[in-house]
Amino acid sequence: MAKTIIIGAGGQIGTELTLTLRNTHGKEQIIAADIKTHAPPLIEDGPYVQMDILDRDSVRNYIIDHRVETVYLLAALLSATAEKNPDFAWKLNMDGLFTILDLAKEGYVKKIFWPSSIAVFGPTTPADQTPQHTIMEPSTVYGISKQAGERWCEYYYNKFGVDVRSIRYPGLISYKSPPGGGTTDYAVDIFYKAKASGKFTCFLSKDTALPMMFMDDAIRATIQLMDAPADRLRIRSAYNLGGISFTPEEIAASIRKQLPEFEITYEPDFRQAIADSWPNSINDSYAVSDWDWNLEFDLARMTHEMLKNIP
Ligand code: NAD
Ligand code: AKB
Repeated sequence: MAKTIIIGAGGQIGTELTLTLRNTHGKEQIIAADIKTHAPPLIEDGPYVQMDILDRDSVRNYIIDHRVETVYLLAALLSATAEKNPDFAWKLNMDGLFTILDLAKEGYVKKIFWPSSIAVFGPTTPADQTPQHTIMEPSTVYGISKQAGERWCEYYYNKFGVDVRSIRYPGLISYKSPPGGGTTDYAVDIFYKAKASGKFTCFLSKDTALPMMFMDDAIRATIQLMDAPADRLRIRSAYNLGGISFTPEEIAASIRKQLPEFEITYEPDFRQAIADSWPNSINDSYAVSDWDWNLEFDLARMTHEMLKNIP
């Protein structure tokens, strides 16, 4: 039976995606792969392979030998980490994508999921209810790599019929696996600090609105898009996905409804400029009409889930 591999399975999204796919398709069908030597505890009960996505030959041999037909390619450097190492970020975020797109062009891989981000937008993009098709002049190396990746995905679809699907994820909020170096990471850390000490210092200013989403919704969206009939999909670059838009001040107020003593202070750093270049909110009407997307977690429900599950 054809297999699925998740490359970058040890990260914030990969951990929960692996768990969910194994629950539906069976453990043996879903191979977790990451550059880490050992699988993280949550996913160590199924097949795991240490893999460097930059080792093109090994990745190709593994996928061909194991008859892997569906690839979720999640390995990347995120926005804040990428700014500290732009050359490597460009290499990691682009080279791995070409390895997988080429395997699909050659007919080995049948379906690809490769995530994009709200980082494809930039300071000249309309910031409120950002439409699917709009000005895109990203100012971070991460955003440039995601925008270029989107263009290549669409190109491989148009030229070679490669079935590649993508979402421009907003900032993702989860408690099962920590975030990996993004600008939106504050919105996860705030819950851990609220529970541990009742105090949090935010690296963004209090009125910085960003689109965010609870991980359960993001995983559901990913699987919904992957299961959608190909002839319904009008977008082969990446779909906008809206989520919940809030500022640090608003998420702090939401936490205070359950932890009234919670205090927040603000010390913006280099990530402020990145956040300022991204939209406040996103219009996801294409996802709604093409694959019936609907959001389940608003700010209150997400706050409740996070505080309930963080010790
Ligand atoms: P993460 O940093 O938590 O996880 C990335 C994983 O990739 C890590 O486990 C890391 O060990 C692995 N990895 C790094 N280099 C590798 C290599 N050379 N070979 C194999 N594995 C390697 O990231 P994430 O938050 O899970 O994001 C996954 C994808 O989703 C990325 O493409 C990211 O840009 C995108 N995305 C994430 C968010 C978010 O808020 N988490 C938002 C938008 C887009
Ligand atoms: C980041 O902040 O870099 C990510 C993203 C929105 O792509 N969370």
